[in-house]
Amino acid sequence: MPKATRPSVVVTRRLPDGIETRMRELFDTELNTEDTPMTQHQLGSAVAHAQVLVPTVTDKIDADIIDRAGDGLKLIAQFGNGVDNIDVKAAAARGITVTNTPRVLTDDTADMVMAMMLAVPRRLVEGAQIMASAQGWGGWSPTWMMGQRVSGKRLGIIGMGRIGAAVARRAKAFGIAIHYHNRKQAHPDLEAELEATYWDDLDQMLARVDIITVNCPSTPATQHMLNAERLKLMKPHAYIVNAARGGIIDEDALVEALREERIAGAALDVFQNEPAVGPAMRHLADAGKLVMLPHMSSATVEARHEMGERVIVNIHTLFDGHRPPDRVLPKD
Ligand code: 8YV
Repeated sequence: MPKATRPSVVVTRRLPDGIETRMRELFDTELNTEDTPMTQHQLGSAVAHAQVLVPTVTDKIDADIIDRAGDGLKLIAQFGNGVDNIDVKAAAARGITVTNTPRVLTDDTADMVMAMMLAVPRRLVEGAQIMASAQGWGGWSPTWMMGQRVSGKRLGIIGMGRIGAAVARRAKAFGIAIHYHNRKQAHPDLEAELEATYWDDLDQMLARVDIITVNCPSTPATQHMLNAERLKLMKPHAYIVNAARGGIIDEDALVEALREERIAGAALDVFQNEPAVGPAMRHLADAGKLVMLPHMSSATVEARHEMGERVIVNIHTLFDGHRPPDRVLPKD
């Protein structure tokens, strides 16, 4: 872009070097070289002077921040798929476009969901911890470290979007039967490919499957969707995997269900109050009932680069006078 028309861009966190360099070449870009999340005050000053803000999941772009936006702010180009950290409605009301980075992290996220799905019943983390401990491995025994077989089990996918379908394809290859709950029934072709069973009633599905994976977006409607009552419906040998957003599961209710052995285990990559994790959760992790990961399901070099490329394309397209390909519209 010619210098005079280069949009001013503020990036809130460190992005891969190649992406940051390209953004400096193309736009009038301010980088965050510290990689510490910006304060609300800093975000407020950024939106007051920039034309584009590039936030991530760790930035709360609420109505207050949108209120502080200058007339120049045209685009909030999220580096990420989920936009639950952004008040999209407030942005739309101010004529500010919001975009995200879909598709490029689908496979990496689904791979990690599979890893988490195997880690709990096959006691992967427990085994690795024993090998790394000072005490070490005492030797093989026929009845030691027995877990549960995953093939032949029923998987209940909450949210059959791109990531849900990618998880289903992988799970099917592991000999797992696919069940799903979604606001809308999937296309018949996808259902046929996955040999999937649709449940319009989440409660009914919860009571019948062996593994639950949460793959829906975080919205007011999905907040604490898996609450105490719903967790009580699950089978005692069942377990939960969540790589979507922490708030979709009531964490206190999950801790209770795990403690009381009303469900067998859980694997979480996301948490209600990230990065904070309470002592009860750490205790359950110590006891081998919970596998916790630090929101890393899409963290591959390839995904982070491709996410950055999506951000660049979205900025470019908007400032070329077109509709950006990854525009996110407010939901009512
Ligand atoms: C990202 C995610 O790493 O894209 C998402 O919605 O949850 C993560 O996998 C993160 O959000 C980047 O902003």
